[in-house]
Amino acid sequence: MTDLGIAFKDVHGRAPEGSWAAPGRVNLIGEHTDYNDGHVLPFAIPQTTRAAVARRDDGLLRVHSADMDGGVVELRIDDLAPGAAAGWATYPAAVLWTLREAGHPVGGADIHYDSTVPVGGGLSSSAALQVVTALALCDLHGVSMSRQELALLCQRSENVYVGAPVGVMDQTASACCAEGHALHLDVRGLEQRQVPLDLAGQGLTLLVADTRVKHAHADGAYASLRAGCEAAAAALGLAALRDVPYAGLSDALDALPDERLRRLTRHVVTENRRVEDVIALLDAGRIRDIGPVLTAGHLSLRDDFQVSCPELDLVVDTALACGALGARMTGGGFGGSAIALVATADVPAVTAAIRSALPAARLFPSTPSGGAHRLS
Ligand code: GAF
Repeated sequence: MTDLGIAFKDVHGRAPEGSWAAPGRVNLIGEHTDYNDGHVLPFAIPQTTRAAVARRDDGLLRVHSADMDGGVVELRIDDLAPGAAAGWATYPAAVLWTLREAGHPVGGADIHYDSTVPVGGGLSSSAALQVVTALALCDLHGVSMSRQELALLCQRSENVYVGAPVGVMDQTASACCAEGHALHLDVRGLEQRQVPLDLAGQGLTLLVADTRVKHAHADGAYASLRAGCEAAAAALGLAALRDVPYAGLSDALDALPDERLRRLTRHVVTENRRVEDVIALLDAGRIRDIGPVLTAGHLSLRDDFQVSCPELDLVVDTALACGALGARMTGGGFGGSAIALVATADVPAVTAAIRSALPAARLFPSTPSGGAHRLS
């Protein structure tokens, strides 16, 4: 039995039926575009959340995590309902409820999790938890669906049950990414393309700096930003800000009633364009040249979308001052992580400078890794 299986047995008193893993993600570019029907370009990181699972037939969901205090959380499936909070266990409960709501014949389970995805680091630890749970329950109960459907189901569990109006990027990245590639997802039609991203082959390193900061207003701010984007699209008579053509941006800005909606719109429209630019550069084998586009994305998130924070700006500015080719915050913002594209020879200098500027930061290089999978 694996170490995860042994831990499962210690907690649940029997052997698991199988084990699964789902990764966190870094978003290379395309921030706050997913809920505007736009483009995103995340890749899966090597850090994963693992789950060992065995089915139960008594209507109970019993979950335990090596990384959370509080022991086993036991929930009755019949009591699961949107809004019923159970701490971290709300996420697996939400996935189980959503699978059943969609008519899938999924019952109770004993689950033991562990995770190397930093919690609260803006690297989608909750999406990894959702996706590993959904994949395990589907596999064990013979439910078949595409990875994109699985990601949508996990998004729905977060929107409806947890109550967070997130887009579908994080769950799709965790479910669908492929090793050595970033994933271009066009959210409107849910078209996917795996875009080769061979950093090491070009002598490059993608450094992740988790600031270990999460500002308290992050969740409320996300909902308000999403509502602002929807209000801007409605004011323009469009289904989504995705429908503002880049060439028509200045007309669209003139037609908007206030400065906040103008800022939000400018970010979304230019960010969609940056995703296209980065993909074109990657397709042309010009990885180094994406650096300035990443940095432009950060400035747009800082000044127009206003979701950065002093710690993220400090990491970005420090990395750039030390020779990084580009740097930006990644994820929803208000804390979490920044990324820096660095010539591998410069990694020690950039790392030392960030450590000295922000000693609490956790720094690690990242490589595009595979999506969720069964381990045993
Ligand atoms: C968070 C959300 F979960 C994503 O859907 C996305 O909107 C992201 O913030 C910002 O790009 O990670």
